[in-house]
Amino acid sequence: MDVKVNECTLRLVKGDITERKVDAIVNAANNKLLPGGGVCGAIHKAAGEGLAKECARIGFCETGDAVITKGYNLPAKYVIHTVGPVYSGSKRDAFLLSNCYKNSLKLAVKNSLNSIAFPSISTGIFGYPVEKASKVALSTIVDFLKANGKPSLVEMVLFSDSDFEVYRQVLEGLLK
Ligand code: AR6
Repeated sequence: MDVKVNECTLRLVKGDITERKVDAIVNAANNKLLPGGGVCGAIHKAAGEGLAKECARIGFCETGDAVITKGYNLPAKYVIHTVGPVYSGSKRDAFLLSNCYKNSLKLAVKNSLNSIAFPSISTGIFGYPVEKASKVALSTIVDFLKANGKPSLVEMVLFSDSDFEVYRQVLEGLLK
């Protein structure tokens, strides 16, 4: 599903983010930037050990912040690592999750990247309910594209049919 926001394309895709041929894919990382499970484990496995070595050199990323590395064996040229909040039920969750999307998009623009693909940050191991997280994710992306007019392609890559459906409904509601 594609929608246009300020000349940019926002695309919802059902699939595996490690296969996306974009300038950067985003990793739902941990503070120590260690190869973990979930999408992070899949990205490290597909990228090869060069990625873990570069992450170890960087060493740390604050929750809500983002850092960039090369993509190694991935089809994507770069990986932007961002650390989502562990869901707590407090107001700060949405603030931190929104910062993940905003700071990743800022880093993409700063590095002149035209296309970026996000997974559904924090909604796996970190326990953020997808119904709530999808609203934060999509409204942050739409606001960023309205304000900046780039990057020209932003993908949200959803791993399950049910997540795709939740994001699709939220996006339709946002654009009404
Ligand atoms: N492509 C796209 N999405 C995926 C893929 C994939 N290949 N694999 C899983 N997902 P999670 P978090 C979806 O748990 O909640 C790691 O150990 C998954 O279905 O990967 O932010 C890190 O190192 C879910 O919808 O990330 C951290 O310690 C979404 O990606 C911690 O887990 C996010 O699930 C981060 O937890």
